[in-house]
Amino acid sequence: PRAAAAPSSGDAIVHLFQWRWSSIAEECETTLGPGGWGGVQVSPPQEHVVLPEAEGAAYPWWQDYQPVSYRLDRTRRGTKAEFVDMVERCRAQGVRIYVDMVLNHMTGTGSVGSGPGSAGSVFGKYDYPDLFGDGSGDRYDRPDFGPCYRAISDWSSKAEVQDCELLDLADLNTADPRVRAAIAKYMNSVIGLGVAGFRVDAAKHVQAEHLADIVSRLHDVPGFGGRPDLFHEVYGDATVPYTDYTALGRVTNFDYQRAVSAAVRDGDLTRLADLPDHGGLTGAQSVVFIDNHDTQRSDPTLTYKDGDRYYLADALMMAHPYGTPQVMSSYAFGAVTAQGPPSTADGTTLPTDCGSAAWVCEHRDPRVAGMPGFRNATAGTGMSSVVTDGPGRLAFARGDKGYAAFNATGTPWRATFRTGLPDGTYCDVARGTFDRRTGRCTGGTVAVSGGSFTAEIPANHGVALHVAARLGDAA
Ligand code: LAG
Ligand code: CA
Repeated sequence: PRAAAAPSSGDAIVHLFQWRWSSIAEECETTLGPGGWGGVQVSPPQEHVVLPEAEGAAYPWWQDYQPVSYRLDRTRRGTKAEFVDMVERCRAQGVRIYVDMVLNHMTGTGSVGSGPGSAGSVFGKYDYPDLFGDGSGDRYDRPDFGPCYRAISDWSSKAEVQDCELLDLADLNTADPRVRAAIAKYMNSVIGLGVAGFRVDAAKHVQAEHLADIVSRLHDVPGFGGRPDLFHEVYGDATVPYTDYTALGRVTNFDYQRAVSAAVRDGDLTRLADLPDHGGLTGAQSVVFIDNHDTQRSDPTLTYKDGDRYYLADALMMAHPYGTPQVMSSYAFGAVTAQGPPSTADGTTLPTDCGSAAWVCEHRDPRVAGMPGFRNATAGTGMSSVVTDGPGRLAFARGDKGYAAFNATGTPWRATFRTGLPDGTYCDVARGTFDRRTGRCTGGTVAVSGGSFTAEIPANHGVALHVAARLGDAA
């Protein structure tokens, strides 16, 4: 029997976009487990198209969103054995793996004719002989497509958005129960390996009733136990509202993404001074994020390229009791947005090196890395004692468990803050991490006395204190 998972460390999810499986396994052990991260969204693990040149890039990152089969062996990120090893090692650290589940479609027109795909499968659009194999040579059922067979053109028609082809990608006919059963079989095969959750790609383009049937077929998760944790990629609008999917898991709250990213970018934190229902969704219904791999390329509001304000936004999102936060972790890219991750000449992804300029590793930034610990220590508390000083400065308590203050202005914020914290010396986790096992604090320290502390918060920075990062307390 597999070892049981370490107790779940929290809810914060990091998207290790395009990382190799072996690099993710290492990151779980060195950084994510000790840092209190709850999960990693990994790039799609199924076989994908291989495009030596497209849109000005060699092996564009988006190959992965064109499945060729459901074989796990192999993608540009490694073998099935490496995938399995990653799931196990992350689970041992209490970190859930969330698979990016591409279930709406297969490949597009013009994507290398007959292949082969990354694991060697020969295919054509609407023709995927190995579609529902799982890498064990198991072949069953041919996929069913349609009924539309052309690109979506009328985005105000729900039937068209869901039956026609997103970006010309062959649309799986999820009205057919055999297709749903086959998708669920693949999802159950990775659940069987210990995968604990899914980001459901393009969920909006799959009828909610079809998705509900797929979800109902999923097994419980070994190790962590319980139902798989799903969040659905829905860009909610009048045609297909978020609420169509909220019964099936959380949804990606793009309204939060747009509003909060713009607000922090513009130095206006007032929208975070209370807890509005962004996009009509409660926090419990939402996965929230400042950017994702699509918005950072096609509609950048705030990304790593913006520097301090971006990291402030990530930290504020994690300090704030609304939604399940997801942090984007990137490789550097320029004008060619199709650019893939650092790779060998044949398109195999290289191991991540956060010390090189090619990888950004936002989640390791000292302004972000300590915040999952804050989140975990303050879980279950609301926001209280809100203090503002103009639109760009916001501080709040999280009950008697934590206190955070953020300064989205160009000048230092010097103030005395009244907290609910017990007196003591705290590690400032908005500047670094605190390791409970060693007591090591990489950020500065802040003394709370008589419940208050005085600090000078630099321009575009924050301060965050919590009861699990008090110096001198036994672990
Ligand atoms: C998603 N969520 O719903 C992903 O987050 C997003 O990254 C995916 O698009 C999309 N849905 C489909 O899964 C990405 C790229 C597209 C790319 C697509 C398929 O953003 O640019 O399309 O993946 O690889 C590419 C070309 C298109 C072409 C299509 C089919 O850019 O022009 O029509 O391939 O050949
Ligand atoms: Ca569809």
